Amino acid sequence: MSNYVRQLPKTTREAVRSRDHRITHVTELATRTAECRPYLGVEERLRLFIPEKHRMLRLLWLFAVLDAVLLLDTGMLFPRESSSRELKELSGLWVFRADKSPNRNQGFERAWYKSRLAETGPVIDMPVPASYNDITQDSTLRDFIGWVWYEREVVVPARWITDEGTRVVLRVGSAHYNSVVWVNGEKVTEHAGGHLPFEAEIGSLMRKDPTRPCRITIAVNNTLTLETLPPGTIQHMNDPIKYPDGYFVQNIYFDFFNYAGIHRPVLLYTTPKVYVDDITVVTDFLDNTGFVRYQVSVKGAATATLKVTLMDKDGHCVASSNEASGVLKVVDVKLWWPYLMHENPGYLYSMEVHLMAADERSTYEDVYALPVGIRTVKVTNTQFLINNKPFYFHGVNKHEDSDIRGKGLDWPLIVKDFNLMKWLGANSFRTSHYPYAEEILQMCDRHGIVVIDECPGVGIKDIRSFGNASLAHHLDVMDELVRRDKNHPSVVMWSVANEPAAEMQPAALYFKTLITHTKALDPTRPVTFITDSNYARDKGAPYVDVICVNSYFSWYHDPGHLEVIPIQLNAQFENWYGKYQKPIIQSEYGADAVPGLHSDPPMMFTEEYQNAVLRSYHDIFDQKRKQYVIGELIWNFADFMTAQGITRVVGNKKGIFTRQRQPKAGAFILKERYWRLANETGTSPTITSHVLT
Ligand code: GCB
Repeated sequence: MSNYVRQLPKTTREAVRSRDHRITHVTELATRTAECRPYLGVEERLRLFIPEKHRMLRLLWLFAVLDAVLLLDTGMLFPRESSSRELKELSGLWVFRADKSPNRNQGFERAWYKSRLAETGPVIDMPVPASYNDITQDSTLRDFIGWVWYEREVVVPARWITDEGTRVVLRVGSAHYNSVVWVNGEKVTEHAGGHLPFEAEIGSLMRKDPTRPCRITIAVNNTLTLETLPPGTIQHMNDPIKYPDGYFVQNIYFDFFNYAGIHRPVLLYTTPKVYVDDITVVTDFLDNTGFVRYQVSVKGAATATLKVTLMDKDGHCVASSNEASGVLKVVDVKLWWPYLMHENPGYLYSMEVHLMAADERSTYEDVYALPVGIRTVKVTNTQFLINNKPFYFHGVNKHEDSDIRGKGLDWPLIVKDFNLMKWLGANSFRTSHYPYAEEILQMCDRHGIVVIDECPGVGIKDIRSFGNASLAHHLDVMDELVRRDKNHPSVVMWSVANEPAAEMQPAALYFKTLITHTKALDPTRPVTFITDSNYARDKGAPYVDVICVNSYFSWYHDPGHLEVIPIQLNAQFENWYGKYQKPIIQSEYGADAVPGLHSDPPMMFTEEYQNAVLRSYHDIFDQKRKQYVIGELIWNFADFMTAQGITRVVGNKKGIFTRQRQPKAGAFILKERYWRLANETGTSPTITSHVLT
């Protein structure tokens, strides 16, 4: 691979990041990137695929793809225990203090990280992972904007400290939004953005004073600006007649509560000094032979010996290699299939990477096992193909959201939601409107639930959020997202945004650059963003592979007038397809229903009205899915919390389940439909079970 190709997206990003650059410069770079793109477009790829006998071309494509995927410098493998890696979860109670000083900056001014937090002022117990907002009875903490401080003292096994050949890594699964991390008063890392992990090697620091317990301090700030993702603004209210001194509010342009805190597990894990830093796999198959093209990246030594073994579910070795990169051939391959598309969905192999290295002092051995699903994804003008078979998305949009814990990772909730999705006959969901926990994607891999993986590009409404600084951050977030999720077979498409102001003039360049960059990072998956713009004026749509459109006919438009749905929905589909000849997903539709509220004839906010909206949309979906509509995702799986406002009755009530996961009438309509669709569009002859195994 030439250096030029390797550096292309970075060049784009660096240029964009420099605030001196004008948009025109970005245009130039976007065009250049597009011309020299190191990946193949969907059409080109399809052309390569059609003559099945061209095995050589297929392998060449696999190589080209992997080169492109390897643009990122460091890995972010999910922390797993193995014979060479230990793990210590720090979930549980942490010490917590919100910085309620007028400028929210006292913690930094007085260096709260230098001593125990309890010595700086009053502290409370705070569970991790969880949002802090709904944990107490204090509305000022629920609605708090600014820095909050978390602290935990940890004792680690002595060997972690004494063995200089061991790396100790501190990893935060996610914290919303900006984070700074100290260990024993020394800053070890910082990170911008919720929903994605970050980590730091802290072994050397701990070794400075081996007798001390390790004090971890994490400051987290939920303030959103025009350049964060999602964007927001802070508004200072200076009218002394109306507001108290120093009063300010956070404005947001998205429809979910801006929950904050440490949302996913914090943990310490070890690796040897020489270790497997990253693994990338790209899969394909021909007839009954599977191909797993892989690349292992090693850190800590110039040379290492590797053994890569692919094991099937029964623990049998099906292919192996001693190279850092190559193609593993799997005879009689068991493909990864979506739920309800095959009697054995979610088949995963395990790719075990065994590393050995030595220096003058010691030998090192590292073992990492990556689950691998072998499948392909392609898009035509009218279809979404998984393993060359048409796939119809009958699924949901979700939120990471529940009572008390807010956006905190919660296993009972995760398993309950998967049970409900399977009960419903849902085969897919979109991670509206931010990346979900890796633990959730692992469940999707295992159960065959197909995922549209969305970044937190929600609420890009202000023209200033199309500027270079915003775009640079958006590119970084896509880097981090693709790096984290690239190996999940369940992830079949990237969504770079939800409902941006795509009719604004700068949207064209913005989305061209962003989508080109994402395709360069991962040429194996289609890329989209979710639109609610007018089909004729949407400036980002030309760059997507699949049109994903949200509409709320008879709700936000023509409220109460159910009779407009057929005509307006039909026109929506015809217009979009007529202009772009790309397959379409109805990525949101629905209506609020307050559980237990009834009226016949239906009125808005009743369960009957929600039912009527669903049924009316379904009639048109049934006509169009025979042509080019490739999916329908209900808004929303469950009720969820939002900011307070005159259109929200303690949150958004468009769930077909309540926030406590009890079904409304609409859930039964959807269940009946999804199982029927599964039997019509799936390939499995008997689909009866919804038990989570
Ligand atoms: C939308 C948004 C989603 C909202 C939903 C609604 O278009 O994408 O975030 O929650 O509508 O209910 O208004």
